[in-house]
Amino acid sequence: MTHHDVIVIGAGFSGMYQLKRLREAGFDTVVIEAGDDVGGTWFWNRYPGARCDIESVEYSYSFDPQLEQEWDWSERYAAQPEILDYARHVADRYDLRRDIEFNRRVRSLDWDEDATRWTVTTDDGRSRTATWVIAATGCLSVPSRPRFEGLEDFAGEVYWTSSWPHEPVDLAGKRVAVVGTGSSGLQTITAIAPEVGSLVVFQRTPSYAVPAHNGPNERLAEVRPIYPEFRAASRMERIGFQCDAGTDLLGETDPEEVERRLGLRWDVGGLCFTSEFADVLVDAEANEVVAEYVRRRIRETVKDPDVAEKLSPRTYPIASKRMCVDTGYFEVYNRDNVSLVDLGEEPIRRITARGIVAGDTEHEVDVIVFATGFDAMTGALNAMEVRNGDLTLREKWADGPRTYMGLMSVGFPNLFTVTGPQSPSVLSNMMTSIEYHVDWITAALEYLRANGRTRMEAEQEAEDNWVTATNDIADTTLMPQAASWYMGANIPGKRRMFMPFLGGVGTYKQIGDGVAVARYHGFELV
Ligand code: FAD
Ligand code: N01
Repeated sequence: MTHHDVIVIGAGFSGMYQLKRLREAGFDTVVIEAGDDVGGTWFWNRYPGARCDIESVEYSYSFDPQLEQEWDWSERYAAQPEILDYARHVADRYDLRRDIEFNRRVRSLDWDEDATRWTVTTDDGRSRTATWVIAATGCLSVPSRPRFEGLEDFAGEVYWTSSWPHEPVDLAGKRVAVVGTGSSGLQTITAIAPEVGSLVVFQRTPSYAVPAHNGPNERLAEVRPIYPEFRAASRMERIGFQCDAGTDLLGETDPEEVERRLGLRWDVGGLCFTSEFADVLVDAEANEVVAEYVRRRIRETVKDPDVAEKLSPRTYPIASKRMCVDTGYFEVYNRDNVSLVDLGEEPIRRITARGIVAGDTEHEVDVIVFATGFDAMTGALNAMEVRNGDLTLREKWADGPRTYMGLMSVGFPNLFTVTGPQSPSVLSNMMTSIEYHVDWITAALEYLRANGRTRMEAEQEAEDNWVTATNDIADTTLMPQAASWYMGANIPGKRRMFMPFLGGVGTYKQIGDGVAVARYHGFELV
């Protein structure tokens, strides 16, 4: 059986950078990727309108100053084709593909304690071993495909935003339904509304959305000369990118001043909108003021007051679900060819050969687009059979994920997760969090090698404390109040638990650096 020092699973931004670092450090490394090219998220999610919601000067690698200088981002928020081009450019530039095996999905990982190695088996039946396995499998890489009765009877075309076809899809003039109004749904709806014949949107829960004010990337010229300092500052930010977060409390600020400052944030656009005041995520009344500001903006934009009300989120605090960054989403509902079905009033009963039955109405369509999200954070890890003797990761995590720092889980030695549950991951600029984890893991492996150690495992007490801390921090905020994918609430039967670490990227970095300096405190090195 072929043996490697390290097997990395996944060739998105995490796996690509991990390969580069390990190769440079002299580890014999192979990457296994289910898709047929690099890019991960940006390889799979090719739906119309897909783009990032963190500015491209932040949502890009920082590891190579030359790469930063040579790559041009055309827009403030780059679209999916450009981000995928970037991923491919990185693969070419560092000759990554020669160590990536595409079109292979890892099915199982089996730990052999005597040999101190993992056996990694792929869906083609091939097995190989590695001393270390790094799961760079993504937080949003396993689509959630809810069962809709009768879907198999539908005579038209069906698409899922999370696995959009690679060949062009022609929606021009067609009658299209979109199910789901999270970020993917909003972007798709906005992009296709002008070209389709008719569009009917099936909304279960409305989203808070702030304008992107997308356009040419004017900031790139400002940032390029100071990239090193700029990136260093981002690494210490709570969310891994710069928001100039306010320290004032909304609850203690004059209402006119609140209005003025929210207006300024709105005009700048983007996810920093909720960062103006420090109490928005912890004080329900402050949160409601910001939420109502967004609802008022919706009412100002959408001409039909009934539709505006249906589009206004009221059942969860703003920012307790991932906010959307939109480019003319609410304006779409002023078009004659667009209609909205509120599933709260008219639930989807079934799908027929002709379309979707919601309430008592059959909506006849040619195409159904599902934008129903992902089995987030634990989905890709639990999709594999990860086993150490009688213990499987899936069973261990049946009541929610348990990790130390989102990097390792007790009982599964020598297995690291990049942006795993209980790390800042999806609450941050993922590029910042990915690079931090990859650098941390690489440094750990170098340390172990230099000290003749071949086994590393999280300690029980460290893991227990970390899980408690992660939950305690979340409980001091309004975040657990939403039925969000952060909570696992979008997947039937999934245990509800706030999965990401909310303590902040900068704080997490300080803890992680301290753990490493203290010779990997909380980990047992053998
Ligand atoms: P992924 O990109 O998900 O890559 C994981 C790879 O692992 C995939 O290619 C998958 O095929 C492979 N894989 C998984 N399991 C297996 C297996 N068993 N065997 C073999 N291969 C496997 N984050 C931001 O910070 N800013 C944004 O603007 C932003 N926009 C997003 C837009 C969309 C549409 C989505 C879905 C997510 C977005 N994210 C964003 C989050 C995004 O997932 C991360 O930013 C980042 O791309 C994750 O990179 P990754 O390499 O960790 O994971
Ligand atoms: O998924 P979602 P997404 N019947 O889970 C609805 C990142 N991202 O792919 O809210 C009817 O947010 C569901 O309704 P409800 C970003 O981190 C970023 O849009 O569960 N409806 C919801 O409306 C994001 O948060 C960008 O009640 C059903 C929608 O489907 C994450 O990926 C772009 C249903 C799913 O929304 C996930 O976003 C895209 C059912 N059975 C993604 N099941 C950027 O802009 C689910 N829904 C960068």
